[in-house]
This record gives sequence, C-alpha cells and structure tokens, in this order.
Amino acid sequence: MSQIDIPEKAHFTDDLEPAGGWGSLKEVSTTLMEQDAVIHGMQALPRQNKLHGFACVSCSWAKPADPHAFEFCENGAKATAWELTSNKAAPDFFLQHTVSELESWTDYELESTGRLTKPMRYDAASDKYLAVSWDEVFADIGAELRTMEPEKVVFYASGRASLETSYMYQLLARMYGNNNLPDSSNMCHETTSVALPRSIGVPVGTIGLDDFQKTDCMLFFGHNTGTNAPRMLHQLQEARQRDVPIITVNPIRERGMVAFVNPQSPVQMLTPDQTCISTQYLQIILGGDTAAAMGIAKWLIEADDAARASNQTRVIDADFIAEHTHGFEAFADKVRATGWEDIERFSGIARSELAQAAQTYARAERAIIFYGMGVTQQREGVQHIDMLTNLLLLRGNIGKPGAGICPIRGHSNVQGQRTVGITEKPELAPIEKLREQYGFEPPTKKGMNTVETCEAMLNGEVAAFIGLGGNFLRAAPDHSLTEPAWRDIPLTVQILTKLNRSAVVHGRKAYLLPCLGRIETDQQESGEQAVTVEDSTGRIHGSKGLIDPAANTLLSEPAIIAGLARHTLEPNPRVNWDAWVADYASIRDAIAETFPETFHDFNNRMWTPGGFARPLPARERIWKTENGKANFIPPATLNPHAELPDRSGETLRLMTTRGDNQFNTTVYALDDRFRGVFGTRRVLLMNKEDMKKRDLHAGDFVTAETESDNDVTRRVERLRVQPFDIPQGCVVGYFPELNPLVPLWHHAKGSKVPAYKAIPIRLILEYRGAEST
Ligand SMILES: Nc1nc2c(c(=O)[nH]1)N[C@H]1C(S)=C(S)[C@@H](COP(=O)(O)OP(=O)(O)OC[C@H]3O[C@@H](n4cnc5c(=O)[nH]c(N)nc54)[C@H](O)[C@@H]3O)O[C@H]1N2
Ligand SMILES: Nc1nc2c(c(=O)[nH]1)N[C@H]1C(S)=C(S)[C@@H](COP(=O)(O)OP(=O)(O)OC[C@H]3O[C@@H](n4cnc5c(=O)[nH]c(N)nc54)[C@H](O)[C@@H]3O)O[C@H]1N2
Ligand SMILES: [Mo]
Repeated sequence: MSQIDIPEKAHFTDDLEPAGGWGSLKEVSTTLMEQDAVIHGMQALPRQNKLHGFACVSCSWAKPADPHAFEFCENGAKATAWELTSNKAAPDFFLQHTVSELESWTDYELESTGRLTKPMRYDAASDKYLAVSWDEVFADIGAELRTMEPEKVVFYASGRASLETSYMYQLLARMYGNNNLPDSSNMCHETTSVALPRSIGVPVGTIGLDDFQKTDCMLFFGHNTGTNAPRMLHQLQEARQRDVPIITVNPIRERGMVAFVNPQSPVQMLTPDQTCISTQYLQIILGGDTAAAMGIAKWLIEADDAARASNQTRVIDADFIAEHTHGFEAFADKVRATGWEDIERFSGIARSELAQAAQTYARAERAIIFYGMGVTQQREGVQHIDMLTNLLLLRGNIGKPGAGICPIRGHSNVQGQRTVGITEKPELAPIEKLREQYGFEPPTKKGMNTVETCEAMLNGEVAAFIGLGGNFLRAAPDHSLTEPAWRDIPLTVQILTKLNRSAVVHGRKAYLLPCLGRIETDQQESGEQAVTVEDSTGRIHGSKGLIDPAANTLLSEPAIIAGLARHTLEPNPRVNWDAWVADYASIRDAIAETFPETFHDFNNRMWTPGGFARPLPARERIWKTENGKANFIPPATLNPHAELPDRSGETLRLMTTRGDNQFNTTVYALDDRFRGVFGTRRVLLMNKEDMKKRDLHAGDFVTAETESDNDVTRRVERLRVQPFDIPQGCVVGYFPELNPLVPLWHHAKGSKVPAYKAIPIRLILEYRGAEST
C-alpha cells in the first residue's frame, strides 16, 4: 500500500447524473456490501433520524417531526455502513504491522481496517501498538496528567460526541485547570460564532424547517448541499414546486444545486423528470462574496433612493430598519460610494447578473440566506457573513416566518457541543454557574483554539493532546510543520472508533481508546442509554443506538471521560462521575442545572418529535447585542486577496473541498461522481485558459507549491490536472490530501478559521500525461 493511488485508474467525465436518483441507491448498496454491513444496515437505516431511533452520524441537518419512510440520504447511509462495518482493527492486526509502516498508508487504507476493539498503547521497543487493559490505561494517563502543567494540556473535540459527553468533557478540562478546548468548529463555523453575535446577537442560525414552507426566496453562498447536507434537497425540491426562486453563488456548478431526482419519489425515479434546483447560478471567484453581496446591496440601495425620490414604494424595509437596527446610514453611504467596477472585479460576476439577483430578492416578501465553508473558511470570512446579514437586514428578513440566516453546520453535534460549554473562550463558558454547581474555581484564562494549538505544538508548548473523536492532525493546516511537532508531544491520547493519521503519527507516549459509536446500544448500570444532539436549526433530539457493539471491550464516550477524570482529578464530592455513567439522565439533569434556559425539563423534552428548540432571541426580534439592536456592519475591503503574496506573478487560488465519497478525513472511495472525477483524489480541477497559459494539458502531473513571503516550502507532488468549469484563477482540489499547502498564518481574521478555500499556489510541471505526448 502506498500514499499515492494508481493514476492509470483515474478517469473523468462531463456527463454528470443528477443528485439523488438511482445512482444514490446504487452507492448505498455498494457501500453496505463493501463494509459487509448489509444486515446491520437494513436494521439500522429505517431508524435513522426517527423519533426513538438514532441521529445520523453524518451531517447536522434538521430532523423533521414527520419524517419520510427513509429519512436518510446516500451519504448518511454510507456513514452508517462505515460505523457498522464488520471489519476490525483488533490487537492481532497491530501485531502484524509496525506503526512506522502504517504511517505510509492513505487515509482510506487506514480507516478501511475497520473498528478498533481494544485500548492500545504504543510500545517504542517493537514500534507497535499493543493491547492494554482499561484500568491500566486510565491509571497511566491519569498519572501522566497529574504531573503536567494544566496550561500545556489540550482537550480537542470533534463535533460528533453527544451533549452528555461534551458536557462531561468541558468539565474535565476546566476542573483540570484550563480552557484549552479547541474543537472542529475552530476549522469550520467559528467564523459564524464570531460574526453573528455582533450583528444579531445569536451565535447560530435563526431558521427552522417550518420556514421552508413560508419562504419565497433562497440564496445559497458557498455550500455544496447535494453532497454535504443532502436531506435538505427534499425541502429545496418542495420549495421549487411552489416556484420559489433559488439563487446559488458558487465558483463551481455543484450538481446538487443544479439537478435533483428524489430517490423517495417513485414518479421521479421512473420518469426522466428531475427538479432544477437553482433558478440563477452565479459563478463567483474565490473569496468574492463580500463583493457579490455588495453588488446586490448596491442595487437595492440605489433602487430605494430612486423610489424615495419619486415617492414610490420603498425597496428596503425602512420601518424595520428604523425600529430594530443600528448603523444603516453609515452602511448605505459605504454602499453608495463603492463602484461597480470593483464589485465586478472582486466578485467576478457581471453587474447585470447581480442586478437580476437583487431584483429577485427584492420581490420576495420573505427570504433565507444559507451559507457554508465557501464563506467561513476565508480570510475575510467574518466580513462575508456580516455582508450576508446586512442584506437580510435591508429587507427585514430576520425574525419573521420564512426568513432568516442559516449557517449550515457540519458535524452532527458540532453546534450542540458549543451549547454545553465546549469553547476556548471563557467569556462564553458558564464559569459562575460551574463554580456554584461544583464548588471549584474554573480557570478564566483564554484557552487555545485549533490554530493556537498548532502554534503551541510548533513551540514545544503542548505537553499532552487528548482528542475526543476527529482526526486533528490531518484536518488542521500545515502538515509538513505540524507532523514533526506532533511527534514531540510527550503524550497523545485519541478517543476514536477507527484508525486515522492522528493515531499512527503519535506523541512520545500514545494511547488509542476505542469507543462505542452512536448507532450501537449503550448498556450501563441503569439499563440501555440514550444521548442527545443539536441540529443546524437549534433543535435538540434524543438518539438511541440499536445495533450490538463492534466489540464487548469498547467503552462509551462518557465512560472513557469518567475513567480519565477519576484518575486525573482530585475527588470532588459534588461530581460523581460514576453515577453519571450509570444513568445518562443524571448528566442531563446536571446540564439542565447549568443551562436552565435551554435545557429545563431536559429528560422529558428530549423525545419531542422534531426536537425541542433552544431559545433564539433573534427569531423574535430581540437583539442580544451590546446596543440591543441588530447591527449593519460595513465591510473594510472588497479585495479578499490584498495581503497575500504573489511572488510568481501568476498565483492561482486553490479551494480544498469534500468529494461525494468522504466524511471529512474519512474517505469511503476515490470517486466524486458529481464532479465527474473517478478513481483518484490527487487532482487539480482548473480553468482551461489557466491551463493553456501554463502550457498544461489534461492528464499532466504537477507539483503545487504555496506562495509564501518566507522561506518555508509547502508542496504537494504528483497532482493530475484536469480542465473544469470554474472561473479563471481558481482551482479545486481535495481535503485532506492538500492540507500540507495551507499555511497556519492563512486564516480568517477575527475567528482564526484556517482559510482552506483560497490558498495562493503556483504549479510546477512534473511530467506530461498520456494526452500531452
Ligand atoms: N457527505 C458529507 N457530508 C458532510 C461532510 C462530509 O465531509 N461529507 N462534512 C460535514 C462538515 S464538518 C461540514 S463543515 C459541512 C461542509 O459542507 P460545505 O460547506 O458544503 O463544505 P465544502 O465541501 O468544503 O464545500 C464548500 C463549497 O463552497 C464553495 N466555495 C468555495 N469557495 C467559495 C467562495 O469563495 N465563495 C462561494 N460563494 N463559494 C465557495 C465550493 O465550491 C463548495 O461548493 O458538511 C458536513 N457534511
Ligand atoms: N483543507 C481543508 N481542511 C479542512 C476542511 C476543509 O474544507 N479543507 N474542513 C475543516 C472542517 S469543516 C472540519 S469540521 C474538520 C474536521 O476535523 P475532525 O472532526 O477532527 O475530523 P473527522 O475527519 O471528522 O474525524 C474522523 C475520525 O473521527 C473518529 N470517529 C468517528 N466516529 C466517532 C465517534 O462516534 N466517536 C469518536 N470518539 N470518534 C469517532 C474516527 O476515528 C475518524 O477517523 O476538518 C477541517 N479541515
Ligand atoms: Mo466542519
């Protein structure tokens, strides 16, 4: 096995099938068979996203109160099959492979080994992971942590763990003595968590599923819905049947935003019908969202100025603006002063197209703006979100039915983890309440986020890294710098289900702690347990596993955290970790005590059909901002790349994104059929003119190198170039293979989310492919 897949197997097509449809069903059955998970899959899938069933382990899209017979999508089914696989990475597997050997395996190969079954400890003498008992694991790790300076220990959380687990985890970190709780949000929607509280006073989206039935316009910025939140296509299809316009702003024509066949609709499956999702598609250049939103705002303000001058109906919602907002005049002046030339240049979209989008938006009584990583993982991401909010505020589109803002979240409980205290920012944590409830002094010093954790690693300032799920090393930027630093960490501990790169590249002492997945039954002293998660629309759902665990030696995540806590912390009579593990309802009672406003009566409400809603004051037009108003925030610049180096004078901007066959760093297969890429992930999809300028032809192999002002060389070799429908100057490639190209310093201002979507690169020809010679 090798890091590089065989290029000869790669092939490409422009003839794309619609999202959903028969292709979807075929993919589901193929994955179930490949994972040898057919029987378990058949048992599990009908219970996916259902009341008293389990919440899908893939994306965080809303789970309706009246679900479809099969309330899952192709990718949710793949994630289920992946967790229920019959493959096992048991101790005898580790006896056959040194850890150095495993380091040369790809992400796909590592996870394909299957579920981990026993706790493992790295043995330097044999360079192997060896099985060890849980008692020993907890005693060893506890002994290590007790000797360390708390400020040098990091508690990372990926966004899958339940509310119960996450609450215990933040308490463990804080009782241990730090706020070092970086999470996957720091690489994802932290930009949202920074932007929205200043403008509308909530850190999350304001819409619910009911708003889909009432809206009369939707705008999508930088989200690949067909791949990353496919269940939403049903709501979009229903909206299209009511003739609701959908405007998509994206550099590439993502298939799910173009055409969809509903696999749950017999009529659509048997006829050539497909739903055209987007009514207008704006192919923006990378990072151009502030400029595009500025164009729409400019049309609105100018049309409104004209309407006012001629005493006609206003184009903006002047009453809403007067009653609810602050900063409109300064914003409007900025908009008036901005020229169309700059708007067109930095968005790459013609004035006429932006005007058309603005007219559609202005005609709608109620509009929703959705956005994803194309907006948040940008240097100017905070400002992009401010601009999207400004657009909504102009027409009073927050706090009325059918309208609002919808950051589409990633991991299935990433939003919820924040709700129960996973944050490195002490001002967002319930410090007072924790002090009162548990009688200890919670730390008040700011903790490290993801980028700061990497920086501390590079400075040798991380003594231990505990990972609650995820694949931190692989998901974070700058691998060529972070991997060597990671090996120097005195202790790495991964709580995980499968092998990944953060497990095989390891600290000086290293442990793998395998846990139950959410689809598995979780038997504790008081009986079978259920957990809870929060979806993208702020609704909280119960989730109960139903399949037998992959091994009877696995522990649940709460049990692992309790084990670590017991051996690490001084006993505290007010926290009975074991009693919590015996009955998760008691953890929920504790959560309700800490956060009564959101979680009162938690145990009774957790099975509410469709979930129970967290309070969202902005939905009621109550603005929890410093000035009690919704704030217009004018952008500082339209140019997203002003500060970036361009030494070669021919810099391209690279976005790293997900394909149809992966969940983040978990790669199910090498195909991305909605982009016509098969059999490889080591590709760069480019504009034809950019290829011509560089004398590149389809099938040539290049090295990509990051443009940089300093001497660090960041490169990924042996990437095949392929022409693609994308604006000039922009390139697409895959995450995580291209993460070595992302510099740590290249992150969103204000939120420090790595700018994975506009990496300045140049290309160097390695050798000609078959088509060139
Ligand atoms: N099946 C599946 N589902 C998933 C995941 C998965 O890996 N697989 N991951 C989960 C997670 S953690 C997350 S965060 C979400 C991610 O879901 P998305 O937010 O869709 O993230 P990406 O796959 O990175 O796709 C980014 C999109 O933004 C576009 N884009 C890139 N740059 C720009 C830009 O400058 N402007 C605009 N307007 N658009 C741009 C890209 O073309 C692409 O369509 O999905 C979640 N759901
Ligand atoms: N270049 C680039 N980099 C990116 C991004 C990008 O778009 N481009 N996106 C960023 C984003 S949005 C995110 S969210 C991060 C994702 O970063 P992470 O959340 O850290 O990574 P994942 O790939 O989701 O983690 C997968 C691992 O989780 C473990 N796992 C799976 N299920 C469970 C479970 O139930 N419990 C436990 N304990 N472990 C489990 C498995 O061992 C698996 O290997 O990556 C970021 N990195
Ligand atoms: Mo994410």
